[in-house]
Amino acid sequence: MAQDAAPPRGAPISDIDPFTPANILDPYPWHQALRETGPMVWLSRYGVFMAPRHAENFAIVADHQTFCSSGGVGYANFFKEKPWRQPSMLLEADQPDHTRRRAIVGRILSAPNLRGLKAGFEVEANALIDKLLDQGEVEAVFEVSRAYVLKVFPDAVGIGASGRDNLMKYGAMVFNAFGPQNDIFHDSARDLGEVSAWIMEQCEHKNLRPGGLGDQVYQAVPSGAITADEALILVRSFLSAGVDTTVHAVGNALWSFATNPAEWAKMKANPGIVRTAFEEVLRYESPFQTFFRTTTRDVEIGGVMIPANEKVMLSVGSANRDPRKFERPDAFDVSRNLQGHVGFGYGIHACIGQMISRLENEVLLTELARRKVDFEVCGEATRTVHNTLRGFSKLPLRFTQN
Ligand code: OVV
Repeated sequence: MAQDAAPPRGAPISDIDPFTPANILDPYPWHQALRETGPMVWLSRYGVFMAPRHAENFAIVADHQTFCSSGGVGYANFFKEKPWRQPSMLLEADQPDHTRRRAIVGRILSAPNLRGLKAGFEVEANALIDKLLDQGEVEAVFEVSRAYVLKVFPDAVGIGASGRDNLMKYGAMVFNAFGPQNDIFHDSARDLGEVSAWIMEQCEHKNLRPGGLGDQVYQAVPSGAITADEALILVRSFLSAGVDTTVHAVGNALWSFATNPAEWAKMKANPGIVRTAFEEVLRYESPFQTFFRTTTRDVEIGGVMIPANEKVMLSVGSANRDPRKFERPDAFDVSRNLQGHVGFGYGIHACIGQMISRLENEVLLTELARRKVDFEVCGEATRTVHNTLRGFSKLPLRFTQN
């Protein structure tokens, strides 16, 4: 399992395994232990350095030339082993190809270009809220997070209405594949062939609704900015990155507010603060917990020397709870200063879908707050055992209106 990196001389070492089910379910104690161990800690189980503190996480993503993405942003090193799927044209690419493609997709996912989606999201959110108030008690992962995201996001991309559960299965594979090839990954990859084929079919231009976000990618082909082959894989990025992340974010938002009613009271009193409150959800319960970079040269960081061509692990979850950066980091506080949180990453690879993710979450939370809806946990909540994403697989909630 361990990569063939030389053992470090004089570097802080830990035998903590971030990818056991128990550690996945309860990451904050070992995050803290690793932050105390040092700025860069050698994980002996995997043969990689990990950055547990905010400062090094930030420095690494800011230096995309030294810490590149074309070697993959999971544990697998694409320079040494074959990727499990064709690499992403955005996430798993470097300049200048990445920059050229990102300019196209970035414009499509920019706030002005998404403005037209808001009214439709509000209609869906309100129809859902009516139903929730009617039902009272619901399992919110299926009946809120998935129901809402699997409706509004694929509609915006412009894919058909049937088979959307494949998006959840594909997301599970894509994000579990960023971790080691453990049982968690293998379990999620069981229907790989079938699900991948379904996804690739949805990405074809003829299957995308004219005017939708997917079709807009293909509209950049005639100018020569991107090729049709690139367009296909760029649309795949929407379907890879845009569903599971947001589903987890919605669940984490509901849980964070359900368990911190004083913070929800602030939202009901002033729905205008939803925008910053959602950023606090991303800091407090970061859906995208970990990713990796690959070194392009020998580099010194946090007092350790890392040779070229080695993976470096970044912990968004730990960086976002680093007391060196955030006061009382374990408190959910929608009024705090959130500057520098890395829930959407930072630098040239910062989340390109962050505006649509915000739109989806803000619309739902705003409508709940505006309608003075309350929700509380009414049964046992179960977290997802997942190599990369943090969130819930079951979240029983009771919705009431006061
Ligand atoms: C951020 C992210 C996660 C997973 C897949 C992709 C991106 C992609 O571009 O395919």
